Amino acid sequence: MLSAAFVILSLLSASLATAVQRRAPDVSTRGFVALGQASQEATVPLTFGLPMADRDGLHATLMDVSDPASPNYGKYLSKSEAEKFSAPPAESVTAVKDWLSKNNLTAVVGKSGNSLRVNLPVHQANALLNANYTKYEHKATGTQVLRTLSYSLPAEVQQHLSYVYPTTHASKVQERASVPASCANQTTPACLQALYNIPATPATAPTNNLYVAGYLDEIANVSEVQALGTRYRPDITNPTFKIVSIDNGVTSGKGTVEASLDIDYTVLLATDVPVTFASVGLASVDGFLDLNNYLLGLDDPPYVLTTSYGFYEYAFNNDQDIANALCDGYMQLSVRGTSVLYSSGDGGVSGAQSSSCPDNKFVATFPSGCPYVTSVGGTTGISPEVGVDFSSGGFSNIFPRPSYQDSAVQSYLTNLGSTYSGLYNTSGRGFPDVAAQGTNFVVNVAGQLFLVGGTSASSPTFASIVALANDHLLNAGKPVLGFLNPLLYSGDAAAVFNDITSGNNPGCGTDGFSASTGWDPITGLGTVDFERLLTYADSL
Ligand SMILES: *[C@@H]1O[C@H](CO)[C@@H](O)[C@H](O)[C@H]1NC(C)=O
Ligand SMILES: *[C@@H]1O[C@H](CO)[C@@H](O)[C@H](O)[C@H]1NC(C)=O
Ligand SMILES: *[C@@H]1O[C@H](CO)[C@@H](O)[C@H](O)[C@H]1NC(C)=O
Ligand SMILES: *[C@@H]1O[C@H](CO)[C@@H](O)[C@H](O)[C@H]1NC(C)=O
Ligand SMILES: CC(=O)N[C@H]1CO[C@H](CO)[C@@H](O)[C@@H]1O
Repeated sequence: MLSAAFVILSLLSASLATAVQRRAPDVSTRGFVALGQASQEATVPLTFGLPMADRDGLHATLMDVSDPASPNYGKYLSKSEAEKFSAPPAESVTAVKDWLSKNNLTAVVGKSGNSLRVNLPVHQANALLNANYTKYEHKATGTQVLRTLSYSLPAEVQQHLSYVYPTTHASKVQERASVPASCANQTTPACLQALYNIPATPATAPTNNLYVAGYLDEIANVSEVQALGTRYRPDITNPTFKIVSIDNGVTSGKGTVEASLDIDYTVLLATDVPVTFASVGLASVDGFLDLNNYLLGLDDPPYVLTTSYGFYEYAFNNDQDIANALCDGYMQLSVRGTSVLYSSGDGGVSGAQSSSCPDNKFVATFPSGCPYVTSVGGTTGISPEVGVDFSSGGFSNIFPRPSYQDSAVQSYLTNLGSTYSGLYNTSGRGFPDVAAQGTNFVVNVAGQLFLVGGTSASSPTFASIVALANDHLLNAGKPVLGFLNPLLYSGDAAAVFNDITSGNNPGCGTDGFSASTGWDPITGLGTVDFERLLTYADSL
């Protein structure tokens, strides 16, 4: 059933003779079943990713402006400055446009300039890409997608395209909030303020902002946030937020669990920081790419972006170009001054959710494994605060360990010795980077109060700390925190953390990793104290 299938059309066969072929033999292992041939007139919205003119230059610039020891620290790039590195080379644009126009197609340039878009009926997409678009259904959710098990690109455009989507990659976005649990203990905004020294004083910098990403038709509802605020943050005058809709994302309705959690613990924690809920209508990688394109197209992208959704990294094993494209988008945002935060996942060492592990090996999550995001793990308890068992952490199989975390991660691995040898990738990017509380958050969902847990709670909490620190920095005429990792891992920042040294994250039939002094793959460097972060940021 999963053998390669080709539709060779005479018109294109000459160039296909030299084409490299791509196959994805394992769509079914990710919970998708083939429903049969797609209707020939159904639309495939194709995105052609274009390479950056100078990716190495962009990376070097990002490391320079994010290194507290550099004279260029905080000198983030404007849109046009960043695009000098990230815009595609002219010859790539020309080659791809020529190829498309030879096929009577005109593509629209995406907002970030790094992609071309064209909507094609299935029969035409099949001809163009030597593909066989088939209808697949995600078993658990019933979501239907069009994918092909193989496709080809003619030689003349191969090196000019970084990815083509959707083709062989199919994966389901994993939501991080776990089901409401009945529990005597509750995490409220006041608990987090006390625990992390987060001020209740309203932020005042008019240009400050914090974006909360929403996928999977999750709804954030203003009046519900206000009702929770009346009870738990009566000192906030008019808690509110804006909604932007991308790809026809939902903008009204009763609140749902994940979005309510994410919006409650930004609006009611980052007091008076302007918050925007970005509701993205496409619930797969395409939605993530589109949000990046949207944000990169803004003259002033957000200072903080928090996302509590993600993927199992192995879903990208055969489609690393797609993972790289998303990760490079986060590099582009970072160089403009955005702190990109992701929850690490809720399955301990088994990945996004508690689940079985392919080959019994530990499972990394994505985008947490991308070196340009700050991944936030979870903790529980107050005294002591410990790593919570569901907090995902580990090592990427796609992204190598970035230099900023080399020494911190190497120390952990040295202490770990041969334990779990072969179950994780010793050279991969280690995650999470930091942690925050992740259990029993009081949330208003559709008018009712629930206790909700997950690293989904941790990322908005940490995002609020960063946004409030940015407020102080903006008012002092200083640069915002931007890409956090080089700063957080620099030895000088050690004082900002509460080092979490107990807890472990079981999965894959093991006890998982254990928290320990310094960095560990369950709580990262630890939880962040706002006052100490501010003292450190002020000293830069
Ligand atoms: C395309 O895939 C469908 C299954 O979706 C299969 O029935 C059909 O034979 C394939 N077409 C070709 C030309 O291989
Ligand atoms: C493009 O359009 C021309 C003129 O209508 C036609 O002759 C040619 O076959 C078309 N090519 C493709 C690839 O559709
Ligand atoms: C918000 O939710 C309430 C119920 O909790 C509902 O009555 C109201 O219409 C919702 N608001 C919007 C804008 O959908
Ligand atoms: C381990 O990670 C590196 C990237 O750091 C990657 O090249 C390699 O393929 C990974 N090994 C496995 C077994 O996945
Ligand atoms: C203050 C409070 O209610 N503490 C409770 C938190 O939950 C633990 C475990 O369920 C109880 O033992 C505490 O009494």
